[in-house]
This record gives sequence, C-alpha cells and structure tokens, in this order.
Amino acid sequence: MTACTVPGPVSPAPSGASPGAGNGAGVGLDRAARRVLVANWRRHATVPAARLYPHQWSWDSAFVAIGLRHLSPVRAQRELESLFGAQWADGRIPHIVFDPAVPADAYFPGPSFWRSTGIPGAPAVPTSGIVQPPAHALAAWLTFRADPGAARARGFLPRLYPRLVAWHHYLTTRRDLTGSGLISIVHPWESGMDNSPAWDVPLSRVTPVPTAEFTRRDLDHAAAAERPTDTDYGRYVRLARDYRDAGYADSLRGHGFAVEDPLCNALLAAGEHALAAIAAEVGADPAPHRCAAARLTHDLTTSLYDGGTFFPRDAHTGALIRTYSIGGLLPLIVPGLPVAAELIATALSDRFRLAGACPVPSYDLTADDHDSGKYWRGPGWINTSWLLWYGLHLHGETAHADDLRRRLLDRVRRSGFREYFDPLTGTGHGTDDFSWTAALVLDMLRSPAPDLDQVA
Ligand code: 2M8
Repeated sequence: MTACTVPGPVSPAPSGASPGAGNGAGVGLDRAARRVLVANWRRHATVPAARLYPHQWSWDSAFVAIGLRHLSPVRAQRELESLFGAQWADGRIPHIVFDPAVPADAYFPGPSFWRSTGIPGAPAVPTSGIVQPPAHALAAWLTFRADPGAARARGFLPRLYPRLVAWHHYLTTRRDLTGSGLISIVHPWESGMDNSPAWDVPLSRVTPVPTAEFTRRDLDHAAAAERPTDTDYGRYVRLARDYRDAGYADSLRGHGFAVEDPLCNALLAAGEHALAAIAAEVGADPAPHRCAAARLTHDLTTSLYDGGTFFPRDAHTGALIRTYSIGGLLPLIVPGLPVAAELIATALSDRFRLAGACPVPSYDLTADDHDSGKYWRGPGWINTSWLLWYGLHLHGETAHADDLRRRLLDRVRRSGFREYFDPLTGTGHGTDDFSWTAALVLDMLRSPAPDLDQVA
C-alpha cells in the first residue's frame, strides 16, 4: 500500500419525494413510520424504543437520521449533533447518551454503573464508556444531501466534520489494539450484534459476574426466550465493569474480549469515503480520507476475508472466528471492494437465502445453533438488511437490491415496526415501534435506490 497521512483531530469549528411504493399501502406505511419516529423523539434525539431503550443509542441515531432526513432534515441534523455533543475528549462517541429525565432504574446498566462523569474528558451529560459501529459519517453525508441548503445555513457539516474526524481518529489509534491497521471491539455490545454466535468463543473466556450482583431491566419489556441469557449478561457486566475500573483505558492486555469485527471496520472504511465527500464540501482536503479508505479496504480484505465471507478475528489468539454471520457480508458497503461478487454468492446461498429469507438472517440458517427468534442469533433485522440493500446497489446488483427492498417493505407492512423478525416465517420479535425499523422503511419508501453520490 502507498503510505499516506491519516488525518488527526482538528479543532471543532424535505426531500418532498412521494412514497416510493406508489400505492395506498405505501402511503399508509409511510404515515405509520412517521408516527413511530414522532412518538420516539425526545427534545433533541430519538430513543430506539420507548420502554426497552429509553435513551439515545449511537448507531441507532445514525440509522434514525437516515430516515428522519425525509421527515425533517433539520431534525435529522440535530439527532447527530446531540450524539456528537456527548463526544469524549479522546474522540470516542459513547454507545449510550443517557437522558437525565428518565428514571435511573429504567435501563440497566445505567449512569450509576458507567460513572462517566467522573472520567476526565467525558461530557457533563452521563454516557456509557463503550462505543458502537461507526455508521455516523455515512449518515451525516446522507443527511446533508437531503437538504444541502438547510444544512449549509446551519453550518451542519463544518461543525460536525472535526468531530467525525476525531471519532475516526480514536478508533484508528486507540482501538488498533494489535497494530494490524484494523480496529477492535472490546465488548459484544460494541458490535451492535450483542449475542451473536460469533462472540461465543472469545466470550467463553470471560468469568460471568454472579446474577445476584445486578438487576436486568430488559426482561421487564421483552420475552426472556428472545433475549441474551443471564450468563451472557454476567459476562457483559464483567467486561464493562473491568473497562470502567481501568478508567476506560485501551490496551490489548487490559481487555478480556477483543475482536476485529468486519462490520465495524467496513463501516469505518465506508465512513472514510463519506468523510472525503464531507471534506470537499467544507473546504478541507479529501485526499487523506480516500487514502484511509483504501488502506482499511486493503487491510480488511487481506486479514479477514476467506472463501466467500469475512470472519471476525480474535485479537487475543489471532484466530479467525469461522462463523457465518450477516456482519461477514456487510463489507459490501465499501466502494471498490474486490470480493463483492463472492459475498453476493454467499448471501444467495442456503446460509442466508437472500432471494427468499426476509429480513436477511443475522446468522447462518444452516448452522446447528441458528435460532430464528433469539435476538442476534438468527432473526433478520432491518438495519443490516438496509446495509445489504445499499451494498447491492453500490456493486451494481440492482435486481437483487430492488427485490430485497420490495420484500422488506412488505414484511414490515404485514408484521409491524418490530425490532427483529423470523427470517422465514416473518413473525415479529422483540419490542414494537422500533425506531430504526421505521426510519429505514421510510428511507426505502422515499428513495427506491440509495443516494450514492460522491461516496461510490
Ligand atoms: C441492543 O443493544 C442494547 C445494548 O447496547 C441492549 O440489548 O440493551 C442491540 O440490538 C444494539 O444493536 C442496539 O443499538 C440497541 C438499541 O436499539 O439494542
């Protein structure tokens, strides 16, 4: 690879389209999606779901902004601005920004667990200390594109750009735990796919905290059979507690769990393409971002790709974790990915049944431990299917993309704005009125094809 300078932190400085379905059902779905987003809006951001997730989540806000831009471009800008308002001095974007108006026991682990306000450089508003997949630069660019005039009038990108750069800089420096050029997640919650079977082996080395030491709140609002187990939670709590007690310092030795995740690295690479477009818009140099995108794409492909999919790598052992999950197909969102055709063949295979299953399953349909109703161990999700739809368009697979869009919209029309779905029967699972389901349905209704301008 050609050497290039990766940018360091710098000082901060209505579409009007009609619903794409073009019929009464599309109009009804559009209205229902808007209603969910309006109901879940809280002063300056959207909660993923009113009861189960009553605060602001990081990658949820990115997906929400992508939908919200059709409803109110300014509100979509504010969604991202409020998240980046909780950025830490080291550049990290916390995975949860807590709403101080919400009762302390509404969600576990809450502010008293994370104790962020005692950390030098953390914001005044309480947050968690871990992160989530970096979908934000892409979301910011798409939000800008919805109404460039309104965005320019508010100085949206000039204000957000340095914060996005600082966020990516945190990831590419502090989170390159192995020196491979790829970033590591240090908690399953950081993947966004919390209890994916992909994490079972690295997680098995973590000693669970006894259940008597914490009180789960998720089971007050969702069926236990569809959520992670108590043992999973004991391990999640152990990892988060250790990280907190180390002052949220990053080092391979300090983390009991460290994995180079294909989706996070792919979103970062796609995000660098978006940052190049944003840099050009704000009068900064796009070249370092193009260079970073090329380097990440190269490192991702040479390190994590094998035989038709990308596998996560356990940073402690160096071994690839050879499970087939949707995250292994999502590097398809990276422009110029050299193995796109191979990924699409895997998506069409019995493992994922792209041409029939809907939403696309989160985990291998042929695996013995596939569970079509349990959280990230098999059900299909709208956000990962949206990313696949985006990637299919990016690589010229418009027929598969159009077919997937049609079936996703139909699925939600029949089963509602659920959190996740059985990919074969379509039965809805998890919470209802889930924000990113509504936002991304709205996006696909309003934009029959994604806006690839300048990021492709
Ligand atoms: C789920 O994760 C949270 C922890 O972050 C939880 O289970 O309590 C995941 O589906 C994650 O991807 C999502 O961002 C979050 C809020 O929707 O819920």
